[in-house]
Amino acid sequence: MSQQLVIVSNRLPVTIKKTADKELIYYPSAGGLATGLSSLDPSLNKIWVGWPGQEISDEWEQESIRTDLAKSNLVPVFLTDQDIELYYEGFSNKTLWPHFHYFTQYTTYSDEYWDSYKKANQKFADAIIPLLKGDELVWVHDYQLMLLPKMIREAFPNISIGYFLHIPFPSYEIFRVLPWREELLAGVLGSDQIGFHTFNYMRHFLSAAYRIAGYEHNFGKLKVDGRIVNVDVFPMGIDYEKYAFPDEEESQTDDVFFIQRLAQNQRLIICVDRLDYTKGIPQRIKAFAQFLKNNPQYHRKVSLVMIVVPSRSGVDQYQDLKHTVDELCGEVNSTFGGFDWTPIKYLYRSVNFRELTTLYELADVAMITPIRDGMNLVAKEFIASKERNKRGVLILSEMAGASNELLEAIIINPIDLNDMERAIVQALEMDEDEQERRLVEMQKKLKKYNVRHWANTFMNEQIKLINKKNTIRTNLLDEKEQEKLFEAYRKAKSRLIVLDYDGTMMNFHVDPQAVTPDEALLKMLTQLHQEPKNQVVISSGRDRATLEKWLGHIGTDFSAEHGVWTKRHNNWQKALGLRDSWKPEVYALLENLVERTPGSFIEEKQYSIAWHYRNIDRDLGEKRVREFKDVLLYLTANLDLQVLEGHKVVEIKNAGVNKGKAIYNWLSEQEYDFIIAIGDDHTDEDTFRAMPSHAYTIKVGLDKTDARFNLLNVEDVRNLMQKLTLVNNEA
Ligand code: GDG
Repeated sequence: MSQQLVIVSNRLPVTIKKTADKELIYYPSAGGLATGLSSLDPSLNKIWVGWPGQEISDEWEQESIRTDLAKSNLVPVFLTDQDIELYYEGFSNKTLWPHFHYFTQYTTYSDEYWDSYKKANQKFADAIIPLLKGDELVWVHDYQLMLLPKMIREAFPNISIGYFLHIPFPSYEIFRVLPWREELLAGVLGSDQIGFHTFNYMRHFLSAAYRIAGYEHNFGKLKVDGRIVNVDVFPMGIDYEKYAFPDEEESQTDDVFFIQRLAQNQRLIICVDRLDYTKGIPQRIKAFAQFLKNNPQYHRKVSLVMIVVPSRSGVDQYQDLKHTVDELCGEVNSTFGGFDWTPIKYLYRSVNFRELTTLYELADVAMITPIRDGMNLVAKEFIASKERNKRGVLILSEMAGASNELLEAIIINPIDLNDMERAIVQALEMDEDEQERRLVEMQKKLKKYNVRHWANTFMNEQIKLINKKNTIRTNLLDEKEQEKLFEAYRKAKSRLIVLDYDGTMMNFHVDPQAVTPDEALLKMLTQLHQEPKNQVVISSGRDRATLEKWLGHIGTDFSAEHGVWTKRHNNWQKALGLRDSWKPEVYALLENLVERTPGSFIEEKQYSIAWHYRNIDRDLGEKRVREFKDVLLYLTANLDLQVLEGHKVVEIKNAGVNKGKAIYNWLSEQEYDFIIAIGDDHTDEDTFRAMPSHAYTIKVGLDKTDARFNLLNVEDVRNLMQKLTLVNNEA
């Protein structure tokens, strides 16, 4: 059976309009996304879920729309006018849109908007969940639906979810300001794969995930609740052929003719934007005015054709912007223009496809100068439209995602009027060979990395993740394997149970002294220990005093300080050949490290010293570890020490002592016909390697390991321990 893909976006690729006599009309809106998705592997069975762009409250009407849309594999989510006002125009467009584009002065902080955003995301979830079985691929789009991945994940823990953000992800310093930052992050992190247009957006997201939610990444991979989340860059392309070879017959209008006539006696600079403060429209007009002022030789020879598409006109800032743009255009035209020449041809409306491609094709220069823009497809479409005549220059803002790919454009800073003025002159004076050379380079890239490539790459990576997930699952100590383990446990006459403490039986905490064992753990350990066939060993990096204090009363054996001390037959023994004369020298070094790194601290044990940096920024911690290791390398060579890097801790101790060596004390004493060893840290790998092949060695987490099995987290370990105590009772 073919794989099902469920695409979810705020808007469906069709819009419904209701006429005055209540007739429903469907307009297809074939955006880039629809084209890209239509080219996905045909064996994928696609459905698309989204809002059809009109409030429909009548249930009969809803049903008839549902039936109509189902024929095209579309599923409507019906939003009320209030949802549109508070969720879409409110939280999406007055909170997330300005904030993510660094216009924080326009961010509206409203709990009412937020509540509605949550409710609307839930409406999408409620519409999608009944369509799912759990084995589908789900692909959620954009900033309106940041909470949706988590909502779907809660209903289907193993389903494959992708998420793509079409707008910038802001720097952590900006993102952190949002009062709802945790929930927004957690929502998106419900996905298996998260895609951005550029590396910078990805980098900002990873930084926010770490600083706000504590998730560390490894080459863009995060571990969230035992799942791997892949964060990556997928720059969106365009339907190249559509713009390179547009359908000439399509909607020929008078305006097409006017544009053609205008281009005969003018050099045209064009721009096409939605009216939005992110697009840098006033700055562009000002730069054009400055160009006209300083370059009178271009008067009457150059015009700026500005297509400004009306948008979000109910919002104050957009109305203000409209006034500003109107005024600026009027000012430029009255200052420089005359009866024979209007420097700025300003159209406040959308144009049809034919008009758009005619403009692209005939323009000498395109000025795409947003203050911030996720990608900007207009820039790419302009370049594609030059496929046939190879004439034209692109001036592109460095703040548009597209500037990472269109390196042959004249890249400008959209706030710097002088820079833009220089760019206009450079563009108008660029010789034809140079224009062609640059265009061809950019066209090559756009042809290859088109929208089909984008959609296919995203999907293929998501499918790869499913395959990877399945391999990991094969190593999981799942219920079937656990049954075998219990069976072996039942049959065994002598059992060795080796348990790490932190990160295995107890979750980490910023303060290591706060990780005292809880009642439930003490009870389980006591039950396991009191079973006569069992030998329980708690094998930890902690010092023996702490272990004694917290767990000593139970009576289990211990291996402390990563094998420096062992407690067997109620007797603590030190590993042979240990020295501590090196400690003052290393301690001084670490003290210096702490002075320069507030928040880090030293833990001194009898034969080792540890430097903990769990409370500080990971990057700073790692930088310090690197510096410190250089000095220490010198020391360790002379002092026969070893450096163990644990989870945000570096430990220095005598060489030749580790948890694995320590465990031989028990292994060599008697034969065990059942052995289980569980640990999360790479210091536990020594234990796993020391074990005979029949032992159940279990790594907590999904990192690379020599253990035979994985469990996902502390909760899973404790569940397993709990079950072992029950087997105890049966025996
Ligand atoms: C987001 C991000 C990111 C515009 N006016 C007319 C018209 N258009 C077409 C263009 C282009 C599309 O609309 C606009 O694409 P953008 O990329 O500029 O921006 P958005 O789609 O608003 O928004 C953006 C994008 O998502 C994709 O991820 O690039 O950064 O903000 O295709 O040609 N088309 C016609 N008449 C118009 O008047 N026919």
